[in-house]
Amino acid sequence: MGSFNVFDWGLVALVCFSHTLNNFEGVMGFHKIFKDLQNISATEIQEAHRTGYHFQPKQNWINDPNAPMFYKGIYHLFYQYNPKGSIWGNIVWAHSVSEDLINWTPLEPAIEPSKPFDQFGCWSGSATVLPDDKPVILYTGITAEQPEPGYQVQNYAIPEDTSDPYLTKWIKPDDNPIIKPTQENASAFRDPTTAWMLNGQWEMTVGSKQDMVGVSYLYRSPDFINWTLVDHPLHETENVGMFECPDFYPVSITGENGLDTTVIEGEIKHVFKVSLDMTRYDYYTIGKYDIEQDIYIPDEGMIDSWAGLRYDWGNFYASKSFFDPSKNRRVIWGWANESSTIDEYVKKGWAGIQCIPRTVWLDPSGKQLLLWPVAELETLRDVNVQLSNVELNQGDKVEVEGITVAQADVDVVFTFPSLDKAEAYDNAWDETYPPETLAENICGVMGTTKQGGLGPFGLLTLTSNDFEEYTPVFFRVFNTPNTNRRVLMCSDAMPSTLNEQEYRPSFGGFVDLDLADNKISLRSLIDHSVVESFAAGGKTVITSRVYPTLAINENAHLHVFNNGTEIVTIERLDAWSMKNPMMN
Ligand code: DQQ
Repeated sequence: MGSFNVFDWGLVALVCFSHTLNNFEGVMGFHKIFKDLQNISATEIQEAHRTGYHFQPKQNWINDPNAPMFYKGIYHLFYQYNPKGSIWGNIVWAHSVSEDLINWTPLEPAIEPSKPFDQFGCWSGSATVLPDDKPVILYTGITAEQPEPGYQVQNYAIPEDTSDPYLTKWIKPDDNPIIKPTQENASAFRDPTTAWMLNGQWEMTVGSKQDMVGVSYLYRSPDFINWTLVDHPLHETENVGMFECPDFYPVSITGENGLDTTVIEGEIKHVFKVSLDMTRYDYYTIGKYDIEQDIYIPDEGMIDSWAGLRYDWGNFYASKSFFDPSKNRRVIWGWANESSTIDEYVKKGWAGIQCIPRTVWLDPSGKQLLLWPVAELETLRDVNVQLSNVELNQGDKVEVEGITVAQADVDVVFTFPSLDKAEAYDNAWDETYPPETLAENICGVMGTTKQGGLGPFGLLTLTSNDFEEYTPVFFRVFNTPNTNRRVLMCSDAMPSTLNEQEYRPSFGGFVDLDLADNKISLRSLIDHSVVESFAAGGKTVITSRVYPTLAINENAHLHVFNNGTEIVTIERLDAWSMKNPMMN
């Protein structure tokens, strides 16, 4: 066991951090077209930061997951893909299939620009499996480059052969487009959802905006081809801007099982998720689908704004869920963009991964969702090391050795004697920072190096030999009972690399826990350039993309640390090397 002080941890504390997402090209809205760069195909793919078990194609740019579904024993994942280069552009629907959501085989792209109704791009959409096992995809076609970012219509595509479980070939019928925008929203009208049934008609919703009001237009159809605009939206939210990739689905209030979108009544609530273009996070509320009025109403107390609940408080966007009837669960896919520069993407020949698919269900409180990596991920677990009952005093760090720590799954439970030493929450933070960036700002200001009372404690992932680089995932507990700002979780990319050109946000989120049992759990999926972390069984999730220059492969280390005055005990820790699945 080693001891450290702030200076052992390198120069990182001196580096200023930025929490403004939109000022960085790695995460800003990317519908901007770089005509020359989008067609540059790298001759050599840089492997250093490629992931081992996260979904990615062999090369080039990827973004949103599209139309995930389970069909005749096969999982399908389509995704936004540039076949010609490693920045956004030339967008087609790439297609991969799997029997377990972990091992993937690539097929030919399913939908490519070819007709007047999609000649400038095939953008995001969803699948609905109609009665008699007939899948239909709804997607956004770009029919003209103006008005920017393109004139947007909704199209449908159907499999050529429904007896083929791989759904290899897709047809885009000539009666497309099936929905055209109105004059006002032609360039902000996209990403149709999976449909549901109400009063014998199909319904689905399309993301849009009117000035700064996010709008989810509602459409109705008797036959899935002729759609009419309903006279009111399913939902709208003031002051948030464009709704991208809406998702609308039921969750059970009695169990962890998932439900098909056609379930609209009973012991259920509904979730409405949007990806907000202006902040690049996925937000959700839990509420009621009022089938009399045909609108969605968030439950009382839900925050329907940038300060609302997020699936993930880090790099996770444009997510899409699907109901998996084979395991009776709902699964969410989400895209984690690179946090780098466009020049860097072009140089390395690839950009973007999909996060590990997550099972989602309603927390027993009814006030939030829980997200957890699908159980199949555990089939990749290989060599295992364990720790139990290890006490960590202030300044201690324990190295976890014997596994491939740059490609690992780590699951740990921390306990502590009491909350008495928790540091005071500084109320000035509430005055200084807007609610939507409060957690990440506190993470950035306090970091791991500022000693606390109860915490900071947690993991130092992707650490270099002398701590010049490390990506800490940790908790700080504050003495502020009766608020939801007691337990702060951080995933801090600021010290993750010596390359100061990279975007290194100090992501943070609060964990809604009263800590009555003096215990908190953390699971981190570490995979070379991504660290996906799940606190308290999936109450708060944070994904960071990081680009170490030293802590690469066998030169990376993993530690458990405590930098608070209260003793923290590793009740148990399991860490596994993770095998490489078949990945496209
Ligand atoms: N990406 C797609 C759009 C969607 C956006 C284009 C979200 O359909 O709104 O690649 O990342």
